[in-house]
Amino acid sequence: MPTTPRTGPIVILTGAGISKESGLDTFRDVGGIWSRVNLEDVATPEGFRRDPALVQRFYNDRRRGLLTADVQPNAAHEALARLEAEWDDEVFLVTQNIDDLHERAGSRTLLHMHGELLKVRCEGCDCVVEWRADLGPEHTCDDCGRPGGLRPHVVWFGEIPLGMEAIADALDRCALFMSIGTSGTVYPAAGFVAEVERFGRAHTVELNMEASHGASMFRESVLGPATQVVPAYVD
Ligand code: BV8
Repeated sequence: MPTTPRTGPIVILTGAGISKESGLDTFRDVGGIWSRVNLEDVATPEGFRRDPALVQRFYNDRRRGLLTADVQPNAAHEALARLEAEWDDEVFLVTQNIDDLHERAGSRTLLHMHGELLKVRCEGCDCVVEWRADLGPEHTCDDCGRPGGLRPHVVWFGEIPLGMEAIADALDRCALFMSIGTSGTVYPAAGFVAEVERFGRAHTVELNMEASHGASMFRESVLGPATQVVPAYVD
């Protein structure tokens, strides 16, 4: 860890790369999710309106993948959970990921800005409930009774990410910004480093398999697999 003075929280942004070594696919690597399915069809509100069954199948497949026994948090998830435990409430973890591996590793101060794979949301009353295998698109909402209104609790392209105010506040106050396992393709997450650098007070570091699109904006870059570079950096 850099010896920068602790004048604010540590803000960590993670992307699909941190879960790759747990067996979950990334999006834009060779063979990634977007090489197998058209994101307009499954990760936009228009795609869901056009073919809800296709979208439900896409997310049900990913839930099955996440819930298989050999998909477990890895050393990178565990290192971030240790960091949070050691630095009290001074670590704010924002993930673009919709898996629950950070939670299962023990992270508590966690914000899923793109939603959560294991939750569904009613389009009628916006209530969010834990996903259950028997929940189909025709299911009636337990809260408002509307039939057929359940959708994945996931932020699609063109939709506003969750927690943006809390994220902006943390970015403005942070002493250290770490970006882990993200290609820096998707906004607004890809713009967080520029937001931090605009204030010029924090140290910024990218830990990734390869240089991301925003690599030049970071003061420090550590390349390698997350299970090696993240514990080495934070422990
Ligand atoms: C929004 C759904 C308005 C969930 C996803 C400028 C400003 C604002 C918006 C835009 C803008 N320009 C364009 C936009 C629109 C759009 C956008 O960014 N488009 C892109 C394609 C240009 N953004 C939006 O629509 C967002 N909404 O902007 O609303 C707004 C904004 C702010 C305030 C008010 C209003 C909504 C974006 C969310 C879309 N939903 N997915 C799901 O199905 O999962 S995006 C999708 O990409 C996933 O969520 C994913 O998390 C995210 C980012 O991908 P990464 O995590 O980075 O994964 P990727 O495969 O790309 O990269 C993996 C990296 O890991 C690689 O670098 C690789 O080298 C590395 N790696 C691999 N293995 C390892 C590793 N690293 C370490 N160790 C390893 N072992």
